[in-house]
Amino acid sequence: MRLKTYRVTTMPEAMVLIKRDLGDDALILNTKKVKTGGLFGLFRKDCLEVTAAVETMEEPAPKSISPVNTQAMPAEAPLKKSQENDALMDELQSLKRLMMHEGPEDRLPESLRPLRSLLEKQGVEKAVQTELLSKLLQASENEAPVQEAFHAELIRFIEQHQQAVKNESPSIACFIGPTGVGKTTTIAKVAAEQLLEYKRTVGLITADTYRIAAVAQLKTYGEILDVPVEVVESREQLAGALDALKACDVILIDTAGRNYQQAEYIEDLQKLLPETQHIHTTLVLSMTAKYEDMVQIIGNFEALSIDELLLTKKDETASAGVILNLLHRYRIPLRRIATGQNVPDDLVAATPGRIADYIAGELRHA
Ligand SMILES: Nc1nc2c(ncn2[C@@H]2O[C@H](COP(=O)(O)OP(=O)(O)OP(=O)(O)O)[C@@H](O)[C@H]2O)c(=O)[nH]1
Ligand SMILES: [Mg+2]
Repeated sequence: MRLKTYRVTTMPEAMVLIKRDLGDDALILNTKKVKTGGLFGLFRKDCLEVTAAVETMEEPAPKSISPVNTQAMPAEAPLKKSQENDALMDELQSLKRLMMHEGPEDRLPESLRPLRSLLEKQGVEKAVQTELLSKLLQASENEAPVQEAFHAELIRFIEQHQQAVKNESPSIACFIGPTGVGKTTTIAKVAAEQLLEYKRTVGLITADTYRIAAVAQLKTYGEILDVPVEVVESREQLAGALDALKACDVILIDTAGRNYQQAEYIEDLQKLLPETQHIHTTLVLSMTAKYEDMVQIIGNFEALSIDELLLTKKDETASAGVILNLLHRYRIPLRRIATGQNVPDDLVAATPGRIADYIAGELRHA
């Protein structure tokens, strides 16, 4: 038997390598989640460690050329497969089929097929689909209606993958992200929430001097909320502004939207943020963006510590699968989701129940 172990991000990725190295008859013996170290800040990446094996023909025992050797090395008895071994092989074969998504429609019970279609429609990755559906398969004895069991499984999955934000009320927080995702609007929402709900004093800083209207935009929110706004262009000026606002309970820093698919913009951010003081950093991404592009952006942030992800524009897309994909891939600390343009109302907590409803609400309430 030849054994090989792979570290991959998704199961399909492993299947390609296993097929290439061990051929079509390979069996998956073990799959476990492991964390890779060294990824930026709290965003530690989950990897899959997959061990696969393929049976090889036993080499015939070499013919002895000397009678002495024959006596010293008695011929090995042929390997006998016990019934136990056969049962184990059958089990491994079915596990392999499940993992490889071979003919899913044939094997998936009728009751689970609409769930697979729903997950597909929501843009949920294959590996996540398999994880969710295989749990439901195992629980097929369960009496609960399949929609309820699915909803419960979604909640369990989200709870398992959603990392808590380390500091829920940072005194200084910076918002970064691609162009037009809603950073400034979200800052206004958070500022209003801090002022009205938590009765904290708030100061705003904008480092977005890139767009002419950007300063005016934050200043307008500052006037409406009656909070001070500082404008900065450099790390030194930022230090000065933080000092000027030090009496505020909460300071929120806005930054210019940049194409963070290009790593050079991340260097600009590094040059702006203080070297010695950690500032709670929230990466803002729009749910209308492509998942692959989000992955590319998050990957580029390895060099900068990100404490939290905030997703916006939930109201502009019917598919929320990207949330499951991101949680599964990065165990990301996701605390809030923006659901519209209204300041301050359209900002909600990213609770497991709510996310599960985004994915499967239509099934339950049908
Ligand atoms: N539908 C919807 N629109 C939003 C949401 N959040 C922000 N917007 C809108 O998106 C547009 C851009 O918002 P901004 O807050 O200026 O975005 P930004 O990330 O600061 O943009 P730049 O600073 O230019 O990078 C505005 O029209 C907002 O009203 C949301 O959750 N849903
Ligand atoms: Mg802005």
